[in-house]
Amino acid sequence: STSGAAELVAGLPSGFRWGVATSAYQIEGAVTEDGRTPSIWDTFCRVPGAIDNGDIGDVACDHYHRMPSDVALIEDLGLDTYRFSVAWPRVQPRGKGPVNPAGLGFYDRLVDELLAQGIDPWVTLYHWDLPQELEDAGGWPVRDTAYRFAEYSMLVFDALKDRVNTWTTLNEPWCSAMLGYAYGLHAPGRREYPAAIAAVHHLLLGHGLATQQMRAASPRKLDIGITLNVATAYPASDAEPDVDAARRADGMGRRIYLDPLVHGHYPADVVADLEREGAQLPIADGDLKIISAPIDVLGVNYYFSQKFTGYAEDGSTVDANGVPISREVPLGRPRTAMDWEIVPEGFTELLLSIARDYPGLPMVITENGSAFDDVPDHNGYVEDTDRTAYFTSHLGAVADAIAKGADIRGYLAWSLLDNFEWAYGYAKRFGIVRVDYETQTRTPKASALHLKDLATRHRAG
Ligand code: PNW
Repeated sequence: STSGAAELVAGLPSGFRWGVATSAYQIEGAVTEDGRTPSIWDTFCRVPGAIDNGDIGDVACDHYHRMPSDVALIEDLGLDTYRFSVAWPRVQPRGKGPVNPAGLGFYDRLVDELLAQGIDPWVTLYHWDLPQELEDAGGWPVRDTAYRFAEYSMLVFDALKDRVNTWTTLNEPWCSAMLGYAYGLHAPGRREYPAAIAAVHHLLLGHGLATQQMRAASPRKLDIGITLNVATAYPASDAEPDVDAARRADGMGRRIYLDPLVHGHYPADVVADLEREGAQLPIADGDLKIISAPIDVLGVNYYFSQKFTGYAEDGSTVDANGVPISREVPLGRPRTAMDWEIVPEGFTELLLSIARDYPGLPMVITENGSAFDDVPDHNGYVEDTDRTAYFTSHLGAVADAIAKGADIRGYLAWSLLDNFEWAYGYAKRFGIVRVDYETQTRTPKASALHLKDLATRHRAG
């Protein structure tokens, strides 16, 4: 409602950013153009059964060829910030060695186009598309990959630092490490738990090395940070095994990243849990100093929260190996098309928990959004009241956290466009703009117009 919208924007600080996010592999297509080499996602998409419907990112939203009109779309929607990622295999095709000017040129033109439209470019250096050659050399479980990442980051940084003020090293290292190396659901599709834990550390090390080097080479005060996917982990009851299961979930999802980044050490309880599972963080002397290099902003990606129990179906509290049970149980909420439960107050609690545990660290919401089974009319327009309600309730949750003291500087919706939703392919649609994949026609959905209204009202004060 109009009064609801007025009340909502009144709860957000002046200068609050409104924007949208995307990532390279999910929208660009053009996978063999201008010297780009395969990433681990090009390879993984060709593994039979890895991706729903056998979908692949070869064309995606054809953004590589439609960039100027996609930027115009952001401007039309009245949004001031665009978060995109740079494809490492375009910029440095072998994962090491010299820059590929043709690949870098795309991002150079994108930044200029955004600035010409009055949109602030936010660069994410790594949104999961590792050059295949580096995976062949061992990937993120191998220490050298952290150094390769820092070297690649500086190629991008030196080219764009004159025009880009906001830099994110990694998007969601939990997904890279756990979905990629432990659960095999994302590229490179490995199921090796100790290797995944090594990947956690080397991702953080790569972040720290890149942060230090970018800081040292900054021409002026820039915002440098990292983006994490985080959630509130609720215990199923007050019983000790349930409380402990929630503690472990929070440890592996939130504190294992934020404690070393902010406090300079891994959480002792998580290290002990890992040891019991036969895994260990391969920490070398000096690593934690590098990982805790100061950051200016934390990117928060939020989609859902979860409830955990420490009891197996049969009532036992440990598995055959003596490892404590941790099992997700439903909160009993409505779900999105991803089957993710809709828990806006878990978002408020999460933001307040970060403000409490890591005081002084400003946050931006770098992703929040939802997939639903969109039904377009004959013009391709989607009246997505479900997605609009999701945005409204979650923006309300952000306003609640701000009212209770959290320092949150902006909100970026995931995503500008329907796109390649990783293991789910094109079937799951997160866009505020519909994409017809036959014609590549873009049609803003009702939720896009709603966000435009909120951003416009807020800016008008
Ligand atoms: C994020 N999980 O991925 C990514 O940053 C986006 O690229 C993606 O499209 C978006 O969220 C929607 O999925 C996630 O299993 C993937 O918890 C999986 C999870 C969380 C985030």
